[in-house]
Amino acid sequence: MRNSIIASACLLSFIVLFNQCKSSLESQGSTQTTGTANKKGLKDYYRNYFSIGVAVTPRLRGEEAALVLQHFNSLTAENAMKMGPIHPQENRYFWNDADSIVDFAQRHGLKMRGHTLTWHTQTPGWLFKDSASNTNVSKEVLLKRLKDHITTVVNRYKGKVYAWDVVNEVIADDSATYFRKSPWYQITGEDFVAKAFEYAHEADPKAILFYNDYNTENPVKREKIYRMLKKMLDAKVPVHGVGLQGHWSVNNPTREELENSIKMFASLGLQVQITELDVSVYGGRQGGQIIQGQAQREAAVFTPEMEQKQLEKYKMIFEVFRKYKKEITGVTFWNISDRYSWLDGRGRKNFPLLFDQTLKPKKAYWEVVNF
Ligand code: 9MR
Repeated sequence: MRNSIIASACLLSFIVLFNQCKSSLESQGSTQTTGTANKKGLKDYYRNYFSIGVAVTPRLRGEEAALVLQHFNSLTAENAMKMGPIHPQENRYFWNDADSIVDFAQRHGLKMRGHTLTWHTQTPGWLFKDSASNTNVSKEVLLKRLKDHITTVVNRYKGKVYAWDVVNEVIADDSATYFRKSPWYQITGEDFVAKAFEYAHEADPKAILFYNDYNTENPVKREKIYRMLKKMLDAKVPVHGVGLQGHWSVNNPTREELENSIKMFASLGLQVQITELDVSVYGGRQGGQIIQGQAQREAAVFTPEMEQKQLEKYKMIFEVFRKYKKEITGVTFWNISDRYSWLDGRGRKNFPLLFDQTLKPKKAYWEVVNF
């Protein structure tokens, strides 16, 4: 009897000790992510509206990981899933970076957007060329390569990536041209676009498939995008959503331009997501190619004037997003904080996000969450 009491007491102490050890190890493993994840963040303010995402680089850790978990419930890989990085050679895929982001999303219960399956930028060298002759491949070969790529990538993340930017930026910026004259277009004409959606749908019938582009508030460009999407929908191509990238600035878009774009695309029966949001503190349109060549060297200071204009723009755009909450299913920021933005690489430091370089919420943040 005495022995069994001692044995039970030993067992009990062992269980208590084991659990203490386990939870202490878990909290170390999560690298400061507990605690802040319970504080109210963007995603909580917008719980009844849409998911709030962020574009990230692989192997998130430390205070940035903590910030992501406090504020966001969806991730996009900033570069890791693009064709060049993930499929550098015809018979070789590089999964490590994308896997690390998808694992993080899985571990913490975040949604994952896939970006992007078909684009003219960051394409691998082998894609358009016949290796023997070094001339362009035929349309059949290119479509077969596209199909292999999409099938392999979508299959790997099936059930983990809920939405894909299947095709990115195929419409030209200049008003006289319809499609961008990329190698995709030169080799296959318009066909690669519909084919990409078909391949993606075949690989994962449950994934929500998006066409994604920038300068979608420009009336001429938006009309062309609308025309392309309408044609595909009429032909029963599986397109489910349109991504408005949202590389905006303190000067654009206007409330009216933004509302008109959302209404116009939603009228096609498509869901709308803002997929790459940032508000540059410099004037002009920030999307894609437009700003290249005009990068004057402004001082790298976030002035009170920039701060004021930016918070007004953020306030306005989130007012519009909330107004169209039925049409909008997700809003994703492009990068985490002003510590690093893709816009920094354009000849001057930018400050386009809601968190400053020390990861503190900026005034614009409070305009976005106080409603
Ligand atoms: O943020 C991305 C940057 O790190 C890359 O160098 C760049 C390559 O063109 O792509 C950036 O992301 C782009 C996105 O994939 C598509 N829309 C425009 C984004 C900004 O250029």
